Amino acid sequence: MNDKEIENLIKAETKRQNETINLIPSENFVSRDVLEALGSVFTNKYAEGYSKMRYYGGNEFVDKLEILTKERSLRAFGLKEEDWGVNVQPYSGSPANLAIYVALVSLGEKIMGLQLDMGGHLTHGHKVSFTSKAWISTPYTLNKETEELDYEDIRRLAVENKPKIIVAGYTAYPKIIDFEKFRKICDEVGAYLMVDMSHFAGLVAGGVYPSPFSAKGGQAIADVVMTTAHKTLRGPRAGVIFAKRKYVSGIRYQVSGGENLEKGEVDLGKLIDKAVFPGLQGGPHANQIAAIGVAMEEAAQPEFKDYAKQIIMNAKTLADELKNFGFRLVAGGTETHLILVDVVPKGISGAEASDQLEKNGIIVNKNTIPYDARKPMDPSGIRMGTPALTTRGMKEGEMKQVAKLIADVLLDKKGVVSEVRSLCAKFPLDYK
Ligand code: DSN
Repeated sequence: MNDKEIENLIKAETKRQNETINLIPSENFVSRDVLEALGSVFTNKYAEGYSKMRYYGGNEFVDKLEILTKERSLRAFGLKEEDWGVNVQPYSGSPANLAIYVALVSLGEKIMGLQLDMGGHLTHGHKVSFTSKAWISTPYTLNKETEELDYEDIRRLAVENKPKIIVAGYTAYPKIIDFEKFRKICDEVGAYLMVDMSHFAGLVAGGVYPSPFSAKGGQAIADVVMTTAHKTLRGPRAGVIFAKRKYVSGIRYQVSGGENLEKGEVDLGKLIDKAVFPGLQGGPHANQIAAIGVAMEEAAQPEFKDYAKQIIMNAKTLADELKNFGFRLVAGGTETHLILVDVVPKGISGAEASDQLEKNGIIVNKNTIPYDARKPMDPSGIRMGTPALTTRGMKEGEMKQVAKLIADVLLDKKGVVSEVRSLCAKFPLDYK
């Protein structure tokens, strides 16, 4: 690069990523192909609109690219074009979530998601998010004893509040979600079911997490499913929205989005497209779309299934080992890629734990735990996950080592920088 200042920062970041143990569950290491697509000349192009309906000339190849990426996105999740609309233009997860509400929920109507401090997301209606200013947020919580979803209580709240949309899918929930139970609740109250699968999309594509799209018997579940591409899916930072093409409005006689539709079939995909562009965004990032295309194709390969399976085996091993060291895991453990540890019983806070680990080259993030008595900037927990380490090729044996390193730092106050370096050196990243 000619710009040495930026080049040096890129080099330093590459080195940092290579030499640290990354346990942030929402991060991953993309392939060289994904990086190349992101850094391609598609970044130069304006392409407002959709394939064959652009406001700029010169979009012959962007059109082909967007069509291909949409096809690949559907294929990665075993979906058919006639059943699901797909939009690959959202800049990331938060704009994607906003677009879904804009498409389906009139301003001032109610939305219902899991409270942020229990594992939800800002855009699921948190009080500091615009989503709770434009819509009325009526959040649900986790069961205090089990620290898991309490479907009876969610049903009770849904019946009481009659939200227009219910969001399932979280950022710090280590258990599997029962989408069919959510479907029943939504049917009862006439709400859309939106699944935010950002955290576990790669697990769904890999067949190791239940599909939010349809049940084993083939019955459709969610009305709209969104994901970021950059977590377990191992793609670029970007958002993707899938929406039912044949939504039957059921007990609702009108669908928002400016259209006064009679009871019958509604193409939610079209409503989403309008909300993304021109509703909320301008020109799509064609380079991001190219990188999504690469990642979706990678996620459709048989090796990706092995990867997804290994993520969960690694998370379970790491969880068991941490428990053996006496750590309290929220909800008793994990069924996914993610672990939430309550570190307060060990006499430290989440922020202290995260800082001590970072000084030793182990990267986690501080996180609230359900019903946390502490504040978000210094909560009771740390959140960890295995997608990134699994990409590096680490398996159960290495997870045992990682648990020991964590225990050495947090329980025995030992320095482990050299052990971390040598473990990382055995699993180098494929970046220059
Ligand atoms: N910030 C993401 C996470 O870390 O889970 C969610 O958007």
